[in-house]
Amino acid sequence: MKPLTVVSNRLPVTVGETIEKSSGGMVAALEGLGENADFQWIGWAGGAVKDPDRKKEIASELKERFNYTPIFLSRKDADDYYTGFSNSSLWPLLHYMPTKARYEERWFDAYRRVNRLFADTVLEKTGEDDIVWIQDYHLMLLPAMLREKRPKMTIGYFLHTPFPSYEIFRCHPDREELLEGLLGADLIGFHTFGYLRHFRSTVLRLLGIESEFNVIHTDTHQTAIGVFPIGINAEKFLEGMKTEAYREAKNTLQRANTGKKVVLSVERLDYTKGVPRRLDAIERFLNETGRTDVSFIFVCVPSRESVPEYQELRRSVELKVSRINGKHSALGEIPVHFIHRQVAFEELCALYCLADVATVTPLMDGMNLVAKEYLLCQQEEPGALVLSEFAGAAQELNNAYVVNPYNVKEISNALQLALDASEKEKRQRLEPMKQRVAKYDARFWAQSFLDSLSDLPRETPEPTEIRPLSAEGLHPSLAGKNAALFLDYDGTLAELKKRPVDAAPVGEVEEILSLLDRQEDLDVYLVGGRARRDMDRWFSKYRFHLVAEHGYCVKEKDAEDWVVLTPEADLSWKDQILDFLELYAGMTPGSFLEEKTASVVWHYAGADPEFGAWKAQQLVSSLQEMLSNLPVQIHHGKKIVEIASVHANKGAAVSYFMTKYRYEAVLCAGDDETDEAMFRLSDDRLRSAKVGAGETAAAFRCPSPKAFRAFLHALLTSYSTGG
Ligand code: GDG
Repeated sequence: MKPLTVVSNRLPVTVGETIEKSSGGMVAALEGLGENADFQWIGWAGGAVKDPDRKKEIASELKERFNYTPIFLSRKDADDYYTGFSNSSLWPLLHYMPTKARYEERWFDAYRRVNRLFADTVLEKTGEDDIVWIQDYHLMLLPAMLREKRPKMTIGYFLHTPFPSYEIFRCHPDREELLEGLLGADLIGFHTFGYLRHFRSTVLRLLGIESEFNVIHTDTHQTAIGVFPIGINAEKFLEGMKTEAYREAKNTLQRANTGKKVVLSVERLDYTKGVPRRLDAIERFLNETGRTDVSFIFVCVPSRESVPEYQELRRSVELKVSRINGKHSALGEIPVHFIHRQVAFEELCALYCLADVATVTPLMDGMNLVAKEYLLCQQEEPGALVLSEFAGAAQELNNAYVVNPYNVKEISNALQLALDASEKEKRQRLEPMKQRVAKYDARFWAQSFLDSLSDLPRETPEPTEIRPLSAEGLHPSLAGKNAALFLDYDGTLAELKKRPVDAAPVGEVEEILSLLDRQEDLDVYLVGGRARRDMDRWFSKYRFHLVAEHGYCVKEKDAEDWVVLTPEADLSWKDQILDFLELYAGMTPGSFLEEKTASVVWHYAGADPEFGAWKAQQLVSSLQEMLSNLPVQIHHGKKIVEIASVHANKGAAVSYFMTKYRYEAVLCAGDDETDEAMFRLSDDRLRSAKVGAGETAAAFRCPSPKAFRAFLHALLTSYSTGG
């Protein structure tokens, strides 16, 4: 196995007078991967250590004992990056709570700065061949920062929270940069398919990048996405339940709750966990049933207490607990036991084991490990789990009493059902879930993520018969001959734009056109799908031959006027379809019609991407029926549907000029279906190149317009130097 580096916000240690290792699921999962694995961990040591000597001491102890590398943050960076951006801005949004999210520009500056600090440390501590696995929402920019410096590095990223729907994520002021940061990874893992689906649609809507089933192609590389539901450290709980401390805790608990049924809640005191509504449900349950035989134990671990929303939550929870206890307590009897601190691990195991019911009702939760831990610890009497449908865990644990956590009545009813269920029913529900939790544990999770990461194809496999386009390769077949280039414009020489008017030649595109213009010994044809007026407006200043409307009409370089190559073409069908197409344009906001002489185009790049694609499918199938006997071809291209005369054909135009000027060598290049007519010409003098991905009849391929321009640049330079 290649060396593995895990990077997370916090190292799994507590640094105080001494250094204690924490023992969460991640640690166990990763350490269990193999004794011999070359494994290191990079993360914040926590707090703000100022003294340089103390920093050195901590770093060397962490290195020696665990092979961990600490990152030290200043108080200000910790405040802005961690408390601010991560926990007050991202966390609420990722959990569908935009009204709790706050934004400060300086928080994002700190987030960027700290992600950069992590990147520098990772680059220093790893080699080209290492696998880097980044954890969670604190480090969303890190994948792209690493990719920029090490294009070939293997980078995995796992998001422990939900990924919300586009409608929520779009609220974030820095949304594009965050997504672009994530897309630096080779593999992004989510707990559920729902989160993955939201991520894909957000990338499509915010960055305009389409994804295949499980791969997102960016200009530079591809990012796979996958579902890896995290599991628990099962072994640790089973071991914990064998200890003396556990037995003692269990005895104490049993004595304190004799004759009672115990209902347990365990969580960090976080507004995503649904504690206030759960308390409302308990109040309702007590009001309705008047039961005095139930003890509700809340273990609420203090969390993020410097964030105002958490302080407010604490006040509201304390208020509710005292109101319920005020009303329903009797001498020696208190219904709600509110423990606002962390309990020891063995005590937690004892609580899990003894509780008759566990209530896990978050309003939103990436996975929720407590639910799984509770199930595993049912090693004696079977207990029952009341579980929120908004926890990622509900996808796997469908034998639980699944509730809507916003519905107080439903939680209260489920509580009654769970408390009164027969032993048989409880066992029937419990066993399959318990087996699942034991089998798909944290180690399984880590192993399956890392296996998927290692198995990713490193390069896009291209069919072997399509060769990469290279200037050195092509130069000999063109040099010294009567040669011509037939070049498509949109998507080939210039990047496709949402609005066709935005693709006017500027910058690099203009430079390459000028370079082409200076080639005395090469004839250059711009072979576009555009109307004559566009071609005239943008290209008449060059000495190019222009071919408009996919070959319907041409204007040679010294000519004054356009000539229609196929004047006999029947265009009467246009009138039949214009009204129909107008209707589609009207029904699809952001789309519009373009009428040319021999074709009509419906452009939908400005429409909602999913709605646009859906309407395009509908349009194409209706047109296929309407136009089946007419001399037209329907071309469903990149964000367009074009209905054109069959006589307008780039291949025919190329043939026409090859015959007319007796070229000895020709290169055709294009990016879409209409260019295939050129590529399909069978003529020994012709070389063909496809720009971009997808099936093609071309002999060569080039990944992008940018790369194609670089190819032309190299080709033309070797031309002018005679090289
Ligand atoms: C994030 C996501 C996702 C709790 N109280 C005590 C204690 N705990 C331990 C539990 C459990 C862990 O804390 C809590 O994990 P959760 O998964 O429930 O929740 P988050 O902390 O919000 O975790 C979550 C998770 O990441 C993993 O991807 O499932 O959705 O939000 O392991 O046992 N441990 C001890 N005493 C306590 O009082 N010893």
